[in-house]
Amino acid sequence: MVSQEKEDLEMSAADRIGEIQGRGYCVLKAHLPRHLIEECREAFWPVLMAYLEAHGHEANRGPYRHFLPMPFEPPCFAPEFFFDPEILSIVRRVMDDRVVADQWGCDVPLRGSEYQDVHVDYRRPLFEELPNLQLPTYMLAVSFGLVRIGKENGPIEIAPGTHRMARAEALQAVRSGKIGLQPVPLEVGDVLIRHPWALHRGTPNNTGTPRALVTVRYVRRWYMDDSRDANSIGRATWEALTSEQQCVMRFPNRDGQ
Ligand SMILES: O=C(O)CCC(=O)C(=O)O
Repeated sequence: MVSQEKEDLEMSAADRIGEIQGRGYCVLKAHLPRHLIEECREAFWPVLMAYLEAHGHEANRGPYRHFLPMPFEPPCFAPEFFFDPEILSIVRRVMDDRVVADQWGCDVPLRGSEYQDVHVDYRRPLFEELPNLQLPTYMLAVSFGLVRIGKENGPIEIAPGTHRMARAEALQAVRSGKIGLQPVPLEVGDVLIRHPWALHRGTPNNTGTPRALVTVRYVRRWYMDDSRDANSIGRATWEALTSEQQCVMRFPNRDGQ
């Protein structure tokens, strides 16, 4: 890479890190290859339809809103979704070089979904006795849409800066309108990196097409939390990864290899 290009990348990573630290999220525009996302969507759609057929009546994230684990079979899984150098560099610089990915899931509001209550994800504090202790970041969610996400199909809304505030104060600031919720529309290929403790909510999908937003969660290696379902990785997918990539993946291993 020529040094000007490297310098530009360095600048842009520094800006993105500043945004994550300051407002709790950043968006990398047109970042992931569209064809990989389109292939993922094509392969995932029958899986999603079968899931909705079986579980449509038991929405688990509010009315007409589902979370389900993503498959690890390509092309639903692509190494680029987990090991993109620029994303990993940002995630590692916000946390550390030993981060692992431990969740791979999809949030799907359908027609009929509503505004969620404003909330944070993974809200259990590290130290129960000090819930408002300000700590360095130990988890980040990296998300991208399998479809274009605009105001008609329910973009996530995030309240900037609230990951750094005491929870009650943050909720009060959002409820009073002192801090506004910002919708985050995403084109196919855009990537949202967010601190799960920035207050946010899902918004209604008013279209007939499921709004699929997939997420890889990265955590510091010592952090454990299995509050969301994850699928296991099959042998073929596992063996196609380099040993360096395997070190980043903390998921159940289907064949116990
Ligand atoms: O899917 C979304 O836009 C947000 C969903 C969410 O925050 C949740 O279900 O906890």
